[in-house]
Amino acid sequence: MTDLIFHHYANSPFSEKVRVAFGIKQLAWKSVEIPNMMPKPDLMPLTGGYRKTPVLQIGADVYCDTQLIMLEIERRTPEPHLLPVGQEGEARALAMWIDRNIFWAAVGVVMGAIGDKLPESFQKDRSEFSGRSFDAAKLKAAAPFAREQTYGHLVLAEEMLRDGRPFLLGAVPSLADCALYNPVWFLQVRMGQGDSPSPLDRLPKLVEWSQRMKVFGSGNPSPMTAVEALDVAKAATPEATKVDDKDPSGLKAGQRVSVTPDDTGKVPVVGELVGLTPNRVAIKRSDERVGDVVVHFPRAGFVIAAL
Ligand SMILES: N[C@@H](CCC(=O)N[C@@H](CS)C(=O)NCC(=O)O)C(=O)O
Repeated sequence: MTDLIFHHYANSPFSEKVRVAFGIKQLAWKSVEIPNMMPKPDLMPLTGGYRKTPVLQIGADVYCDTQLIMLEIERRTPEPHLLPVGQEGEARALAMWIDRNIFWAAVGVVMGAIGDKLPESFQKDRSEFSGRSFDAAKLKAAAPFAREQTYGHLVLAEEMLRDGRPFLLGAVPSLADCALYNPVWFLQVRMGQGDSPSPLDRLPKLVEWSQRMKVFGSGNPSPMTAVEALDVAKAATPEATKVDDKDPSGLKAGQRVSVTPDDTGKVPVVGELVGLTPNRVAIKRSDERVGDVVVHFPRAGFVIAAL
């Protein structure tokens, strides 16, 4: 079973990072719409607790975090390359800078503008998710600072485009462009009709670039229900993975471990270590609804603890 089953919701910016990659690669994929806050009862049997959006499922393999989701899509469909040959590290490092810095600054801008209009249940969920109380009045007061921070980072991308190149690393789009499209798209779709200033108002090259990115679309999605996705996992067998027995962590195959994001949504996922490389960690777990599944995470940004 090789269908790409993408668990996401329409206005999730990290999902848009992946959807635009589906567009660049012109991929067909199954679209499972998940809730934008907890509870997510049909996702938990697959992830074992990981609650962030999006998640990519391929059979009984579950890939968490867009850092790894993009690597997996690239591994399965290398062309057109999102990791330009010879510049793989640059593309991935730019994506990390964007995900960890620009995204959160842009969230500050958007929440400063619309935070007070969001339902209380969402505000409560995001307080739990981030570990910081979601206070709409404070977010509004901090919006000018968030705007300047967002601008201060985005202007670096604007400078990269100033020599006339169409994409961040040159003539063709890469992982870095998909990553940057996440916060830029988020600002564009959520910042209303000019009621609050946007950092993009002062970044014309970036706005032109975003129009080029938009043209790629999202590939070819077809809807799938959450129940169908769970049935796919139940009927499939996870792919084989390997544990590097010389990994400096000292972790060994078969050990019981937990894997937890180090930033937000810090819910540990527990299982048996079945995969470990410099880039990835994979754990096997079982759930009544899906049988055996392997959940894969990137190493950067995740804490692995032996239990
Ligand atoms: N590092 C994660 C970040 C994902 C993330 O923060 N996603 C947001 C939505 S765009 C989220 O999970 N929000 C809470 C939720 O959807 O429940 C990744 O690259 O996938």
